[in-house]
Amino acid sequence: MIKAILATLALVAAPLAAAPAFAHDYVIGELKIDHPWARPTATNRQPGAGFFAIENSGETDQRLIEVRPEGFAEGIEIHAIVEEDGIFRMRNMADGLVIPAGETVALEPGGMHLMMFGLAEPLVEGATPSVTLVFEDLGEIEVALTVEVPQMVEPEMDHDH
Ligand SMILES: [Cu+2]
Repeated sequence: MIKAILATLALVAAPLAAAPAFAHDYVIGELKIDHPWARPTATNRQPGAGFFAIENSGETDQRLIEVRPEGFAEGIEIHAIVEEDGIFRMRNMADGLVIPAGETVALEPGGMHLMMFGLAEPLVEGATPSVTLVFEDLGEIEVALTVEVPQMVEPEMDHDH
């Protein structure tokens, strides 16, 4: 357990080892959504995990209140990782994700992520499933997640839901 925790901490602290294979970004208002991607899944019964960074260059805090899958999954939650009694668990961020003015919020392996439930098919490398991000003040934007293999070794996380 200690080993797993240390590995997770190292993961959170470590920068990504390599640049993404295919960088792409989207702009809505003063927000830039940088390189949305998802990890491949072996089957459609395991949940998918998606990641991106959102940069807020405006002077107003923004809130991501919903992420909708476009056909490829039944539902998506925004998860944070919290520690309870030495065990790391995932928690649904029911109030959404705030991107403070002038800051960048990153969803990345070992930290916050999109969890995509009820996949119609496994996520295979090279696929580009779309999700719609819904912001409280700015409205909606559809972005494509590129399915790709992460460029670093990661510890297995406990996906017990
Ligand atoms: Cu999760």
